[in-house]
Amino acid sequence: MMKLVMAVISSDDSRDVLDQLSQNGFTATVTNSTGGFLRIGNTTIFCGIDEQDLESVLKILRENCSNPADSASPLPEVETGLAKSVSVRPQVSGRATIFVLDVEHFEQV
Ligand code: 2BA
Repeated sequence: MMKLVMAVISSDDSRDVLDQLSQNGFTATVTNSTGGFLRIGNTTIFCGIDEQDLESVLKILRENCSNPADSASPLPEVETGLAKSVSVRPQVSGRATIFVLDVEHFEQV
């Protein structure tokens, strides 16, 4: 059975993920996307694969998607009229949000 892996990842990680997918012989489609909650840009990758390759693709995603909190530089403090407020970076729970779907039909004409 063919699978479609759809992964919403940080745009910062997309180059590494795509490099690794390509080097391992996987074809992928990438689109710019925007999270519906934070309205911040992210990247969505679509990758159609044989079921037997699923673990390999998941491994690439797990190993190449860094936690945004690890690499984020601190946001600048903002001076307001009353006090100095420290911006709080939103907590992002995951490094990649991955959906795996069964593909009923695949055809290239
Ligand atoms: P966003 O929708 O912008 O969500 C960014 C982060 O905000 C989420 O991180 C989560 O920590 C938080 N968040 C999202 N919705 C929330 C809510 N209703 N209340 C409180 N906090 C909320 P992640 O869960 O790691 O998701 C990262 C991105 O992955 C999301 O960006 C969205 O683009 C995508 N995503 C996550 N779950 C999804 C799903 N079930 N369906 C489609 N896309 C999903």
